[in-house]
Amino acid sequence: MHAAFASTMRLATATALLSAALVGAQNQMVQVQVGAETSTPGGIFQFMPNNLTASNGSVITFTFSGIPGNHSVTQSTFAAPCTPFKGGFDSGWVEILANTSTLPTWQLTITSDQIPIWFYCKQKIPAPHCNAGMVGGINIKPGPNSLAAFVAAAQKAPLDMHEGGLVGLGASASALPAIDGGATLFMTDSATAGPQTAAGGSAAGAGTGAAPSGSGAPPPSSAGRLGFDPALLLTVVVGAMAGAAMVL
Ligand SMILES: *[C@@H]1O[C@H](CO)[C@@H](O)[C@H](O)[C@H]1NC(C)=O
Ligand SMILES: *[C@@H]1O[C@H](CO)[C@@H](O)[C@H](O)[C@H]1NC(C)=O
Ligand SMILES: *[C@@H]1O[C@H](CO)[C@@H](O)[C@H](O)[C@H]1NC(C)=O
Ligand SMILES: *[C@@H]1O[C@H](CO)[C@@H](O)[C@H](O)[C@H]1NC(C)=O
Ligand SMILES: [Cu+2]
Repeated sequence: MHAAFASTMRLATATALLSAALVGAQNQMVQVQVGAETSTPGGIFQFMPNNLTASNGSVITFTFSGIPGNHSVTQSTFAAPCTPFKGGFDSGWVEILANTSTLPTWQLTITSDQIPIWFYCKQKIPAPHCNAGMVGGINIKPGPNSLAAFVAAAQKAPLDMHEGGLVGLGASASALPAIDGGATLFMTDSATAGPQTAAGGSAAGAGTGAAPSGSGAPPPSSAGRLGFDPALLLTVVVGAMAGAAMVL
């Protein structure tokens, strides 16, 4: 084989190996701010951004913001924007105190990117957050069930504060919010509405995975927070690059 040709082939092989590793490592790290300051454009009652796209295995990190604040990330349905359902995920209420040193975070891993996932904040104090537009969607499909239609429906939807679980439909958390640094977590009664399924998916879990407890629930250990491990991704990518280098 001609040397230049062989060299080109080796480069092509190495490139293919590296691309395969990168495609396999397509999981996104998505950041969403939950709540804001009164001075923030759009006000306190919002998720930023509120229109998300995330593939299977991607981790969405919600950061509870705006001090003081008291919000939740609760799964609902397009049909009932401000109502949790049994089988839906819920962070529980996360209260950010004025002296909170570390903003609380909660991680949600996408388990099915084929179904639209709708969520809201169930807080009613000082005004119903969901009705004020504190809602969002993940993997929304083109068509009538748009984010704008969801926001409009949420404005006049009854707001239900029951608790969902850690495991939701299309997305799941493996731990309660991390509330180190002065924030507190409130849990209440479980969602009572029957399990609902969305087109293309089935209820991933029934009942509540979240430990119901009063305020002062111990923060989960970070080791217990499963989902996506950045260290693993790094290992995979570095390993693939080492493999590519050997081929070259
Ligand atoms: C939300 O994102 C989807 C997918 O990227 C897009 O089609 C849609 O127009 C967006 N909607 C809004 C209200 O931003
Ligand atoms: C936070 O919200 C929950 C639910 O409304 C409520 O029980 C709790 O008292 C709130 N905390 C404060 C300080 O308002
Ligand atoms: C933070 O504020 C809360 C309520 O105002 C108080 O109970 C708590 O002791 C404070 N924590 C610190 C570390 O100052
Ligand atoms: C994501 O996972 C769901 C559930 O297993 C599956 O139905 C779907 O096809 C997956 N999406 C892709 C793009 O493979
Ligand atoms: Cu809120």
